[in-house]
Amino acid sequence: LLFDHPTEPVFMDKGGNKTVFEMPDSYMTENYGGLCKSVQKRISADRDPKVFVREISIPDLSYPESLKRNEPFSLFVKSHRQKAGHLIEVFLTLKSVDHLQSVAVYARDRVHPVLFNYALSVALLHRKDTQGLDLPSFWQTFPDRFVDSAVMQKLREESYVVQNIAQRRPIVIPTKYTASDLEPEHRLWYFREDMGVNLHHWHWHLIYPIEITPGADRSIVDKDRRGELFYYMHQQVIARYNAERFSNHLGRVKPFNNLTDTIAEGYFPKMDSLVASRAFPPRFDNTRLSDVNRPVDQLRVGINDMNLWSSRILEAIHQGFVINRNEEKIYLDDVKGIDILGNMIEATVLSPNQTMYGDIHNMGHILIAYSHDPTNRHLEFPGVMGDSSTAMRDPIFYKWHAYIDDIFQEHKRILPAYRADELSYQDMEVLSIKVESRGLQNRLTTFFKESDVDLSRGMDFQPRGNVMVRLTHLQHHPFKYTFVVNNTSGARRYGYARIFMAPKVDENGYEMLFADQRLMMIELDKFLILVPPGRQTFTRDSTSSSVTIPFERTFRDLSNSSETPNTPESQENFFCGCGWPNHMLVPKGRAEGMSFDLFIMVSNYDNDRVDQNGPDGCSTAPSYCGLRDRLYPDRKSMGYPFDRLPRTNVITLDHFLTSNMKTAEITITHDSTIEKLPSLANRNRN
Ligand code: CUO
Repeated sequence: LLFDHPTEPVFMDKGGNKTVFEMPDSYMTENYGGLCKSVQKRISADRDPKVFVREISIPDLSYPESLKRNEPFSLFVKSHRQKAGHLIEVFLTLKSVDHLQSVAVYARDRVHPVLFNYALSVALLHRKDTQGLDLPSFWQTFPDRFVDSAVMQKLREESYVVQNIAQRRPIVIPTKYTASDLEPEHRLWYFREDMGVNLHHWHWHLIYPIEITPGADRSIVDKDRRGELFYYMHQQVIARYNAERFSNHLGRVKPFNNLTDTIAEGYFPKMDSLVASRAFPPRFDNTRLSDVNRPVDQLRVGINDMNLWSSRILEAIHQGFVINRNEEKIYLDDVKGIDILGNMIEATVLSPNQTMYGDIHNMGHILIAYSHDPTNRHLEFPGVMGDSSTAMRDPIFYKWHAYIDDIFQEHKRILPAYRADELSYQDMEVLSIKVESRGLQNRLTTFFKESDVDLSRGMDFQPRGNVMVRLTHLQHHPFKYTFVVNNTSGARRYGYARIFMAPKVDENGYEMLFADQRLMMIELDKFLILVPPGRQTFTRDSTSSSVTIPFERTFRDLSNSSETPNTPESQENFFCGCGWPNHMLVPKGRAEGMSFDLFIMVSNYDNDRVDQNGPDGCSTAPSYCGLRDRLYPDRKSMGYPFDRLPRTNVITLDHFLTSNMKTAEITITHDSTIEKLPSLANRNRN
């Protein structure tokens, strides 16, 4: 309940029969101490829960409260992260759930609504005594960050005019509302503006916070290989985006590696922030970055700072070591090097030396997000690049992260290539792989599909009850991998099956060279197999992917779902929203078909296994999200075996293959028929 309707104040019942309802600025600070016995949330009468709150002395929250409630909140701004970090620390160290609840009720109407949501979410995800508790998805609480502001207005109108909830119509989100076909980048609208893609990104940054109060327990930041996962998850986003670009007859994304260049691509989000009551500012075509100096946000960063940091980072990569704060050398070896660089570049509190290597990734977001008003002359708020829930809508996100990825790849380039004998699995051969979908072999089909989702939990100050939007998203028909493995060892052996896919030809129609294609390899799945002696056929459903979460989970609404079983297992399964949306598992094909190389490798699990006890962690999409409270479930480098330059003489993918690998050519065809939901245009409102 504390997440719902984030800018509405909670009701307070003072223990007698007097109920107080006043606006948040004035009512609770004075009234809480000694008086507040229970809190009742303003929701529909048929649910009417009361939440009793323990009377405690409230910790000092003046620091997080110093961010005004109607200002923007951005995780890319250090002072905002620090304020959130303070509140997270308060939430984490409270001695019981009751105490947490009291402070959360107190904080809810005082601190910035998004900061509150973020801090409470991080705390609930990391406190031992709140494991298994469900969080509403971020789109439910802040739908304004995901849909056109015109749709928000229509939703209000619908809920106000149509009192009978059953008769409310879903409001259709137009499929092409942010630009016209004159803008080539707009062909990627379905990827950049996909709600599931943006939610994945928000959730990833939620479970991998980068800031914690000095002296506090660092474990919520210091997670196994989190720096490496920052590199890998974002690398995969670029690989996926490039496949979509090819599908739309666009060249691969060009890294934004010269900050004095103009940004050709403008972006006009057409969204209003409900919290700030302002529009997300646009960025015009051919904008040039300027130094940002906004004392109000304690933000000061210049293009020169960025260039200096990138030179130092590249120097460290080429020297093979970084210098930490104690002036000690830390070597960037082939195991931990990428993790150190990830934390240094992102940059998290785990950076070995922020004074030296700076805050390049976050400040890139900031320079771009404030490019329209770098000195606060016009008192404007940041653009969509300033927030992890909206950044992926903007074409510059991909150019910026392509540049960040290039820095990581510079490190990967100087590592020794995997030798053929390292890649092989003795006595294990993969004989074939194919995919099958609706009776067709090696042919997949994508299409657009309509789905309805309920946004009512985030619609403040309006009548209650479901209000639906109808969104259009990419989808594919489910498919199944079938592969045959021949185990000649005479004994049962474990293997790790690693499945990837990449476009077969480049944007010019030439067969891709391995050096390029490896960077475009999209991870589709990774799973353990037990191979008995002899030939064995394995099958695996696309819906089981280690990369994705199902559509229902991306868009779940447990409060309204009668299908959610209430078992510990189901709570575990539903706990985390992190995971690439399954409806975006494969890239959109072309009407005439688009060729991809499907790749499988079965590696020796004895070399890959990570021994750890306990139940599987929160995520069922560990490839991009890891596992909660556990080690990353693969000892190999993320992206293995494509994360390094190939051995000599490998020109194309075929040359790269060892006997435990196999490829197949598959075709993805896009069916232009949209799978529509029944029209409700003729509904009788009476
Ligand atoms: Cu996920 Cu730049 O890190 O957005």
